[in-house]
Amino acid sequence: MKHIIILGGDGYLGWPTAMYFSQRGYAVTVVDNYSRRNACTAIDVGMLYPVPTLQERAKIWHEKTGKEIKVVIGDLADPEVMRGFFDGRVRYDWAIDSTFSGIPETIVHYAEQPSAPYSLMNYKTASFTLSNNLLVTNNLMFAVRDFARDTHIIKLGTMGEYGTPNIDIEEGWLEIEHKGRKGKFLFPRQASSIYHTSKIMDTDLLWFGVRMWNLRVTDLMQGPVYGMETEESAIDSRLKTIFNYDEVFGTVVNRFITQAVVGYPLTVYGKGGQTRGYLNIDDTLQCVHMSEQTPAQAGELRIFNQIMETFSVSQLAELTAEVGKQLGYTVALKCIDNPRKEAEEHYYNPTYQGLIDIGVKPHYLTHEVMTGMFKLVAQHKNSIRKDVIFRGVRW
Ligand code: USQ
Repeated sequence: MKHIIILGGDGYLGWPTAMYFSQRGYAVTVVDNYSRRNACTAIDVGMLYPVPTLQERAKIWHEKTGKEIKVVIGDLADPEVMRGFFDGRVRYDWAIDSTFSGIPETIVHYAEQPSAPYSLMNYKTASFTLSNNLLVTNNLMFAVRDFARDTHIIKLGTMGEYGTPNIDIEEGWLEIEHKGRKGKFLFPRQASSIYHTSKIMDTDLLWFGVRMWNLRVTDLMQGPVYGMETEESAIDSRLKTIFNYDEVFGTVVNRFITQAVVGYPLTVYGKGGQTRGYLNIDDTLQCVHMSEQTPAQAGELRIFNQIMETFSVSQLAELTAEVGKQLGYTVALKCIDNPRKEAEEHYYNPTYQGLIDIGVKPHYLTHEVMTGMFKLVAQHKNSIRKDVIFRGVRW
């Protein structure tokens, strides 16, 4: 049985990834310190529905499928917690068989503070974002260097690292000709939040590890993800992933659908021309799986742009309004003064072929997919809190 560890296994993507690999016969371990949940409580932004603890979810998963996902509650910013997964000191907080699972073939690294607005609430949240995201990555890099150089690291990066340059965005690398000589360099990066900047820095850390110690790293430059249900979470409603619709932790498509369901005018920031690449939560799982199946070589930092299609914010708002109206909702759009510093009219032409080349089959944001999301969100209509939808975290 191949062993895979999911760092950040309680998160929006971490838990669905854990079930996905478990269902496909892998030995899976998840680690998390609940920092996302705790941050939501601390800043009082509710989630759409309550989600059981990781231990409870692993228990439900076992009851329903007979499969085991081992759970560790711990802070990976502590190097000893990280190193325990490689030297056998790890203690499982939930497992059927608590003997050490051994060194993993693959590590999926989601254990980062993932929100741009959170990273810019104040100097403390900025500092937490930088220290957590960089320390966890550094601890992972050294643990792999010291114990398991063949372990493949799949790190979630973000398209926001590139910003919105006035040239086509390549997949991670750019050939440059300068004064008659040629070289290949990381594509220029210029993020527009502290969170996105921390992701540039962790790519640089791992690129250093690849050059120094021949580590194997895949960096998945992901766009904003939408969706709630995956094939595995459909097994039992208690297995659904966390779902934020608030300004700080919610991503735009999930937010717009929730706003439409509760009759809150869609919060289009600025002129709504901000164009990004988007993907369905099912495709995140496929992309991680295909990357795991075709690991990076020793000494390779392999970078994929993990998006399936691009939309401007206005296009997303119009699509949400169209589908909402078909379902009988009254949906209004409201352009509000953009709380973020970002270009609202810009060129955007990223390449995203690499993941398709290794076997990913894209899903698109069709009316049907959006209708499915509306129906799921509507089941929780009564618990949607309007006061968390827009508070105006500015930078
Ligand atoms: N936006 C609105 N109205 C809203 C919320 C967002 O117009 O109510 C706009 C934003 O201004 C932005 C775009 O929608 O231009 C996307 O915003 P988002 O909040 O969905 O996504 P973002 O802050 O960029 O971050 C999210 C995830 C992050 C991931 C990133 C991928 O939170 O973890 O890395 O998407 S990317 O954006 O490609 O960098």
